[in-house]
Amino acid sequence: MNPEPVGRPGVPADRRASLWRAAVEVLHRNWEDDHTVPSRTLYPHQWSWDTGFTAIGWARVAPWRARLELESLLDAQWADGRVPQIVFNPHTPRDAYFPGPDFWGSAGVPGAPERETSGLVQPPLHAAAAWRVYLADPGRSIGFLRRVYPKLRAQHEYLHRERGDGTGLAVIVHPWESGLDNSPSWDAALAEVPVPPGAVVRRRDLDHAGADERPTDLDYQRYVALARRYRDFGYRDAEALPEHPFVMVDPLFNALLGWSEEALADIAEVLGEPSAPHRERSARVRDAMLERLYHRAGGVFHARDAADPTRDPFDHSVAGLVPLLLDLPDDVVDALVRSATGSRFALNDQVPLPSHDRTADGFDRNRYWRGPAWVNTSWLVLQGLRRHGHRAEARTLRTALLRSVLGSGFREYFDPVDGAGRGSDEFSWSAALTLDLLAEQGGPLPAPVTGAVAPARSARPVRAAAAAPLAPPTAIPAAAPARPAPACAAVAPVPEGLGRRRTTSAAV
Ligand code: 2M8
Repeated sequence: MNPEPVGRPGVPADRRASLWRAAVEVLHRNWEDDHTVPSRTLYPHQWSWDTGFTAIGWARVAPWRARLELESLLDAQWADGRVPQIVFNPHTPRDAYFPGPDFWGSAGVPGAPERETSGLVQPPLHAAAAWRVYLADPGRSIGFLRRVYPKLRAQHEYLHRERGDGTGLAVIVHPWESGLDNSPSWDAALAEVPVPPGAVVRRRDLDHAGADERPTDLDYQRYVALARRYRDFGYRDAEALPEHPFVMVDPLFNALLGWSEEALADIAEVLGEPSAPHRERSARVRDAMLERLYHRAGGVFHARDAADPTRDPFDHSVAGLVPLLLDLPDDVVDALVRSATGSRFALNDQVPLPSHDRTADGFDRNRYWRGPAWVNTSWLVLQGLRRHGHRAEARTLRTALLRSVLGSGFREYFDPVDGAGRGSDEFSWSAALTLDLLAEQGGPLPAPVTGAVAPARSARPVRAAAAAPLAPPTAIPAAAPARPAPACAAVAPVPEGLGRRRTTSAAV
């Protein structure tokens, strides 16, 4: 299927260089004053966990942008410590994204920041990202660490205090808080969210992506009803949560909470602050996850429905593999790796991991978070595989990630069967995490995926993967180039002719 031997000397270097350049160009085009928009079309504001991923990528190219990106998000932290899901750009038309600032109405909420934001949160990747940003440029990042540390601590305290489930884990109150918004894991709970008769949602996402790749109208009506209910309680968790129809304990969200808590310990050590409380808290999160969310027979972590335990989703979502990031017992690691390599996720070197069990009824290879492969979740699982010494599986996944962006561009997600691109193009975290993988110089660059790699249960017709032309070779930076601490605009050079808002695909 792939006639070109992966890693043949002389072949990969060219591709690595052009892929690097194309990824940097995407980040440049998506940069907006002090943050990176996930996509110029679908997501024209600042998103919370996207900021963590893009900062990890910027750290390899222009660490000052990585610092600024994280700090601009944390500037919009609420007084209670929550770091909002979306920070709205005041220069972007108010109706460019739905639900926009008028829906969330943060301006009228006590404790909300000056910048308008959503009132939800997203997976707490930020301390882990801040630690990587520091490591990329330690000499110039101490002041940054000092500024962000108390804010990151407050973020975690909010999650434990206001969102604690009583066992050491944090709950989410909306599928948008999971990051895996449309996952089949949420179907049972979402089905019971009442939708007012005649509810109409003015969706903007369908202006930019196919309806068969996005949530349904009914999903959207439920998302909006749920968000409206939380908003109408003034985002006060103590009042909103008791009768809230969607209260979930999610393995990905809590794995990132535990992982970030470890990063807080590392940050505290650099700053001369006590680190033991962070390590203890991280261990508590891990232990509670093992106790409450691990399904031994299934070899996977799964979500719990804290509003109604009869609806616990015992399924296999890629979210259930992300706890590999944590310090786990060997038998649990082995079981997770068996799940990743087994028929449900079919780890292979052609396409990254599907977002949902390929053998499940709810699997849909096209529709957002119901099957497609995403760069960010596979990147997280890859970090976990490495942590536990599963180097061969990690290499396989790295190859699949690079092969997908080589073949289809920096798409938002990919068909998990043939690697064809889906959703938005020029998607920031796909570019940013590619930079992270390339900068490690950890292995050769594979040839792009060329066809179907494995049978899928849902065999719908798919678009052909774009075979992208290769650009001429240039040198790839070995690591993040050192740059002067910015007053503002110093970044890695933008190739000539790049407009700030160009939207065509970069050749890789
Ligand atoms: C997607 O979610 C937003 C809502 O937050 C949307 O569909 O409009 C998800 O993929 C989420 O994980 C991501 O952070 C966001 C922006 O990339 O898009």
